[in-house]
Amino acid sequence: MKGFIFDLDGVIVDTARYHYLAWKHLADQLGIPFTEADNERFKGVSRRRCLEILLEMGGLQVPGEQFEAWLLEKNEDYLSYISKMDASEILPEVPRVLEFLRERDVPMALGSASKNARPILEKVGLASYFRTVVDGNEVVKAKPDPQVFLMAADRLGVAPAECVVFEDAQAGIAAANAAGMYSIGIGDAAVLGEADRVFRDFTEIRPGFMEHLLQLEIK
Ligand code: G16
Ligand code: MG
Repeated sequence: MKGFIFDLDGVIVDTARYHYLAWKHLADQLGIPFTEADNERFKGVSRRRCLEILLEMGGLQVPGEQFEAWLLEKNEDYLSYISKMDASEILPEVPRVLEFLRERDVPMALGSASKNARPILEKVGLASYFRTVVDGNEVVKAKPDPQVFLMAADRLGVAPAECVVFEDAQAGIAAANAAGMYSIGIGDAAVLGEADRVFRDFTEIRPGFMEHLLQLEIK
């Protein structure tokens, strides 16, 4: 494996929690029941698509202007959470894995559905690790479409079959598999069963496994 691609929310930082709180806030206002289990469907999914799903859950149909206003409201709520972020919110042992790869000159990319990916990376001080960032401002086809990861591989100059993807979302694992990449699920194996390997978090990813990935010829 020659290129490593990381999702952002739920992999590098726990912003999945902030997305949940912001959607929950809106759902409460609209009288739509919304639980953390419902939020699984929102992970890795674009902001616009999340609101469509929420309104479908509540059986609501609204004019375009209202839809745009709620999108804005959710994002402002989310931005208020991320404005307070710092390096303490990097998930455990992520820096160790990034450092392991940097020491070996392995190119890394960020592949996120979020339009807020760059400011979050800057805030937590990890931007310099990534040769390229592909985010929700550029991607037209959302995960589970492989576009985000194929763009990242292309910019790294690495063939898709020689790329590893770290993902916390079902849609993201599906996207990585559709791209022909080696998929590593971070989270619950019951949710991420389609991944090539699943780890609860980066503390379970030992240097021996990282060495193994680097030696793996092709998925
Ligand atoms: C993330 C989250 C999704 C979120 C999406 C868009 O994707 O997992 O829940 O809806 O970004 O975020 P924003 O509203 O900031 O543009 P990823 O791919 O980083 O996990
Ligand atoms: Mg994610």
